[in-house]
This record gives sequence, C-alpha cells and structure tokens, in this order.
Amino acid sequence: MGEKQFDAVVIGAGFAGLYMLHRLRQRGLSVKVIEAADGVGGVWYWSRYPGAKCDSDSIFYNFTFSEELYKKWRWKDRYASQPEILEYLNFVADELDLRPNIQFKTRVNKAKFNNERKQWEIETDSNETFTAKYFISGVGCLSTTNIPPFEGTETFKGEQYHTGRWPHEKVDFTGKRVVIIGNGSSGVQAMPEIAKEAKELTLLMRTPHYVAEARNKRLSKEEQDQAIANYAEIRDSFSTTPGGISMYTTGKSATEFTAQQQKETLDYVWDTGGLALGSVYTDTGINKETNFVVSQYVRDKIDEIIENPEKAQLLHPDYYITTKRLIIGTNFYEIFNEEHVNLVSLKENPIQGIVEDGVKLSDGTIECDVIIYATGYEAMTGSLLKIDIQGRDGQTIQEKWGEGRDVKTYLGLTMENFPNFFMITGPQSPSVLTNMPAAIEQHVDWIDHCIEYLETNALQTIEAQKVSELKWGRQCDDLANATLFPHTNSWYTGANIDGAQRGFVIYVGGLNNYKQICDQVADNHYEGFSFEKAQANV
Ligand code: NA7
Repeated sequence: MGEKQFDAVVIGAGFAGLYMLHRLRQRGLSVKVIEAADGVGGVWYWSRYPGAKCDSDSIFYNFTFSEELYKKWRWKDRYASQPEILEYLNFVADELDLRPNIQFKTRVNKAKFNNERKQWEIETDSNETFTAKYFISGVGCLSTTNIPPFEGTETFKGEQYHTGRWPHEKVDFTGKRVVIIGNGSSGVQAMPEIAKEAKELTLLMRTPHYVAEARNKRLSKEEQDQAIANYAEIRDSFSTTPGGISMYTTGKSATEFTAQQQKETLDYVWDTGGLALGSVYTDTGINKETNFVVSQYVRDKIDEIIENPEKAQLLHPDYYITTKRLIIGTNFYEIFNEEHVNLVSLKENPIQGIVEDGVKLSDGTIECDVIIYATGYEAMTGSLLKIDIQGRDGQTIQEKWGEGRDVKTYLGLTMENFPNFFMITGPQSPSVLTNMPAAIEQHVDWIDHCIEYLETNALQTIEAQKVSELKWGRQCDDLANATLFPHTNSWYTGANIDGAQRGFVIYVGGLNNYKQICDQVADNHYEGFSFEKAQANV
C-alpha cells in the first residue's frame, strides 16, 4: 500500500479538482487527484467541438483566490474559446506545480467507506487501491455525455461524433453532408462553424431554444488592463452576486416600464450581448408577465433575422425564457438564411433510428456523411452515479438517490451515511446557475475549512444528519417552486433524457445567499452534522 495511502483523494482535474488539490496541499495534507484524461481541464479537455466557448465573460471565468495568479493571465476574447480555457488551466497547473499530485489516464470505478478503519478505499481501472481519510468529488455536473439510444448507430457508414467527446484532431467537413442532433449551447455554437465548411448542414431539432447574441470580440490591451485593475471587484462579485458574476440589470421588474422603455432596454441588451437577457429584469425567473416580455422580444428578433417565415416560426421557443440555460451564440439564427442549412423539427417528424446512409425520420431518411450528437449530458448526477460509491453499511448513492433525481444532500456538499465524502458542484448546490469558477471557489474553500476544523479538533469523521438533508431538500424545493423553473422540461430537471426520472435538484436562491448559509453552518460549529472523535492512542 505504502505510497497509495493519502489524507485526501480527489476525483477530477478540472477547475474543481485543481483548486481542491492546491488548498489541501497548502494545508500540509497528502493529496492524490485521479483523472481519466491524459491532461488537466475536465470538461474543457473533452469538449473540443468547433466553436466551443464559455458563456460567462472570460474575465470572470477564472480563479480569484490568488491575486498574483489572477494578474498573470490575460484573456484574449470576451468569451474564451475552449483552447484558451484549456491553456488557462494548464497555466494554473504549471504555476501552482500541481501535476506531481495528479494521476492521469486513471478512472475511479469504486469507492467504499471502511467503517472500522474510518477510511475510504478507492479502486481504479488500473487495478490500484488508494486509501484516504477524505474523499472528494470534482467530477463536474456536465461531464457524462448523453447519447440517446437510437437504434442502428453501429450500421452508419460515415463519421459520428458527440460534441462532449470530440477528437483531438481537426474534423474536416469540407464537401460533406452533416446532420446535427441537438441545439443546446453545444449545437448552437458548433453549427455556424460547421456551416462554413459543410456542403449541407441539417439541424434535427426537438425543442426550439432562446439564443441571445454573444457579441464576442477581441479584448483590447486597455480592456485587459482594466480587468486586471478590477481584480478586487471581480473577486467581490464571486461572493456578493446571485450568479457569481456582475451582469447588467435595471434592478426592476419589466412591469415597471412602458412598452417603449422595455424595447429600448432589450435592444441595448441584445446589442451589447451575453447572458444579460436573463438579468436585465429582477423577476424574469418568477413573474410570467416579465418573462413574456423578454421571451417575446427574442421571438420577434428571430422573425426579424430569418427571411423564411416558416423556418422562423419553427425556431420560436415557447417555454419560459431562462428556465432552460439561456444560450448565447454567434450568427446562429443568421445561418438559416443560407441555402445549404436546413431545419427539421422532430416534433412532427421524430427520429426512427440511424441507418447506414443517414438518419431515418418517420417521413424518410436524411442522407449524410457525418452525424453529430449535440445531445448534452446526464447532467447533475450522471457522473457520480457512474461510480460505485458505497457509504456506511455498503449503502450506495444509487440506493440513496433512486435513479438520480431523488437526491438527498446537505448543502449539496455532503450526505448522511457518507462520512468525510464531499461533492464540489454537487446537486442541490447553486453551481449550474452560476459562473462555475465562483461556485467552485466557494465549495472548495468551505470543504477546506471543514477539514481544517476536523484536523484541529482531532475529529475522525463528519457526516450530515438525516434531518439536515430533509430540511435542505425542502428548502431547495420551496425555493424552486416559487419560480418558473419546474414548469419546463430541461436538463435541470433530468427531462433531457428519455425515460429518466424527473426532479429539480438545484438550489435556486443564489450563490451569495448560499454562501451565507454555508458560512453560518460552519460558524455554528458545523450545525446539522455529526462527528466521531479520533481514538486516543493508548
Ligand atoms: P443541452 O443543453 O442539454 O442540449 C442538448 C440538445 O440535444 C437539446 O437540444 C436536446 O433537445 C437535444 N436532444 C437530447 N436528446 C435528444 C433526443 N433523444 N432526440 C433529439 N434531440 C435530443 O446540451 P449542450 O451540450 O448543448 O449544453 C450543455 C450545457 O453546457 C449548456 O447548458 C451550458 O451550460 C454548457 P431538448 O431541448 O431536450 O428537447
């Protein structure tokens, strides 16, 4: 066993795992990070599809825990592309010298809490067993790809790709007929790039979505300097705003403005770009009247941009805007004015299966050379459920969470029966509704302080009480039920996957409020948790 025994084992070398490693190592603990890929980056290692970008403004999409580290990095674009984010995470790994503690090309298959030794035993696909007092998941909430079980995929003679598992080599679409299934963020970002090369591009669309203009651009030297000078404000926004990012807002409901004022404001937001369509009014997520104003604005924009009224109509979303992740894109609606870009609504014409020369729909086959599955992820719980994690008495997460939506956690960070196990960006935390690095810094800092508390008080384990889980679950549900979120089928509810269990598993009260709750729990000596004391050596 020797060197395979650690104080802490962390799964994943994305934003979460890298920062967790840094913090625990600074605390003097021995740490091993286990990562399936052969490099750092997490989701940004895998999602290499053309056009892949982050939808948070780049200057917020980084760590802020170290002023020195923050000031050494300059983003090139307003929205960072996947290669640039991967470069950033490699820069962080190098600056903090993190690689020696990371074991790459290794996947955690199983983890079991040994109640006698009060240790986690973690097994990998390389047939190694690691033991650790603390076991921490940094697997991410959008990392296990969803490929719908279409019949006949193995019979297709052309190329097939999932956006979240894109090859490292460039895929050449020149002269090819391409079919893309899915128009979430990945499909919307990829299509305009693929349309530049492909002979024909056809979107198979199940649900039309709201796409706001990104207005991406190169950052000037002055803008980069300004971002660096604004370090304190940017760091502050991580903990004082609901989304861990400063965004434009009127600070009011749309109902407080005249129709003309609404139009002027929304024009401004559309022209300046980004996710501000979601933040411009304070009640878009809870007030149907405001929601309609913003939703209708986008539908009108679609009609304005797309020349063919039938296509425009097919692209009209009809759910409450922001109850699915708002998509930001560049020239997405515009490409439907190009002759070689086609749109098929699956509502009237569902997919029957994949055949050797294309995709078979109920009214015929669309022949193609390439199929792209931009069909998203088993969001929130998929990656944790893929691992056989057994807590006390062999209870598994699968048993605890049912099919994955009957989630029970305390603060989205811990669970009853799973001592010393922590989840970064777990379900029932606010993370997916926020600027991820902000949520990750908050989670990691809380876990790190919790471990410090255990170590300084000679405590062997910490474990959520059942009653705390019940109360937290109720708090999450009550908050969600006061919003429009549960009205919409989305990956927030698990409804993106056919036949999957439904359930809304996100804390919607905002990162700022969530942080206060977590801090209060810690200040009250980890209220709602139980502890076991370390046995004194006799
Ligand atoms: P998303 O946002 O989950 O989008 C997946 C898309 O694939 C969406 O349009 C789905 O339609 C569609 N889909 C999924 N399953 C099927 C089947 N069986 N048939 C047809 N179409 C299907 O994933 P992305 O990768 O684009 O983005 C994920 C997140 O990453 C994003 O929100 C950002 O936060 C970054 P649906 O809407 O479910 O009807």
